[in-house]
Amino acid sequence: MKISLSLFGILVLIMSACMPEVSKEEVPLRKPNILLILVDDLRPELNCYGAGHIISPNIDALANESVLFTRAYTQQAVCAPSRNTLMTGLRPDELGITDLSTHFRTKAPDVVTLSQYFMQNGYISEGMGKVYHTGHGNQNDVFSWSNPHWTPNSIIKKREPVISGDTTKLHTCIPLIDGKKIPWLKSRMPEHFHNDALVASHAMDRMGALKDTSFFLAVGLVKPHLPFVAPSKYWDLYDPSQITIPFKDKPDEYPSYSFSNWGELRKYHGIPAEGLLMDPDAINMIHGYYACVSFIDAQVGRMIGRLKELGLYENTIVVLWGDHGWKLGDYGEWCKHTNYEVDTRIPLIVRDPRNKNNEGRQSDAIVETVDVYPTLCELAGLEIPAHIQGSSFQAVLQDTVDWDDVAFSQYPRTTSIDGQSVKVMGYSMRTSDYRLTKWINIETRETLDMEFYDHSIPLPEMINLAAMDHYKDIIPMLNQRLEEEYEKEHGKSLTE
Ligand SMILES: [Ca+2]
Repeated sequence: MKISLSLFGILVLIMSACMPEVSKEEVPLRKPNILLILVDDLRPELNCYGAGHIISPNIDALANESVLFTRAYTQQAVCAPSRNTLMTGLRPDELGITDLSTHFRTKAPDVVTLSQYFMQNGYISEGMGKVYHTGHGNQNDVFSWSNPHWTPNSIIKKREPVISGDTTKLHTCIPLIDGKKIPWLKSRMPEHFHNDALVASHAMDRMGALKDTSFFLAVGLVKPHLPFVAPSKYWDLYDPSQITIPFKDKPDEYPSYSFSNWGELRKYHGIPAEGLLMDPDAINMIHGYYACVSFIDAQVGRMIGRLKELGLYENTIVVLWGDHGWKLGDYGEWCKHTNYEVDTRIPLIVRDPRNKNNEGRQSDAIVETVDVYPTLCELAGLEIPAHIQGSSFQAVLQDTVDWDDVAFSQYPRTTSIDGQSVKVMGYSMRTSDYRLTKWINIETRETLDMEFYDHSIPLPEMINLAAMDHYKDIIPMLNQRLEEEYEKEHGKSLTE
């Protein structure tokens, strides 16, 4: 027995001496996983964005290991068009959809979505929570996912209804008073009963189930979208006496239709049909929004924690993306739905674990939601599909590079001219120094109004400088660039 063991040992030694040595570098790495976290109505008001009053330790920790984009913009400051752009790589005018209810496949039946493209390239793609906009007659997209899209709705429906006085549906995140939604609530429902906690838990389960594959997980969190219902412990993080209400003034010389009437909020219980919010209500709104942000932050922390526990963090690209900004009392206004900086600017944080040079770097490169699709393709080593309108910002992630790009946003409105209802579209271009917004009659393509804001001065979007002599040279140049860029992207003239 002893002799045969030593003979076996010698044989093993000879065999291993004959085998080529495999260095660690030559072992093929599995394709990086993608964790795309979509946060609904999250404006870039986080500690890592310089908002020291916001408690966001988990997103801050992620940002410390990522590239944080200080000037990222949405294509249209509302849920469905913004998400359509992220997932299809097409701008709203190219898809021909600027509303909430039209499914993108009615306009682009065969478009290969971001998650679908990764699926075609060997990934398991799963979506959970709010990825596409559903509701208002819109549906999910079955072609985007390897397995059916998941929501916590069926779990919530099984709960016993909770009613207190005239308040109903207290077992959900959308409680009602007299049948109307409550705009904010310090919720006594356990944290793990809240939609986003359920979505994060599902994401964590799926990370474990998919850990031996390459996965693309799109996790959509619905807070801080209205109603601002968050567990009470997150409300307790903030002292309402320290909350200040922003200036209520509007820009000088703004077009009468450039703001919305924040109809989204006005449908809620206790909100006036016209006019400003009372200051105590404004404070509650801001307090509730902050509580929801900290609640979301905790869910992000749970998901990142699970990636680490599973040993997947160093092989997973994490993107945290907000669909658009939000007016939290800015200009005396609420909600999104405009072309202003406060609504078009989004949080965007990208962590590529292989890119150690840029940990904690902030980039002021101007990037857009439409750029995320091609960037993720490049990071995963996939060819960028031909239909994509955006540009990969992989170079910005790698290093500080010269980056001369602009961001486009748009928003439709209806106005009245000579008693006639007229549909207009505002096209807004953000350069590193300026914002130019051109309002066009959708039918005649005639320019009705221009807004011009200089971002090198304090409170830049408080004075429309379009008629100011000082800018008489720069504005026509920017207008020309706006029209040229539009034509290049869409293959048609903006004004004809
Ligand atoms: Ca949204």
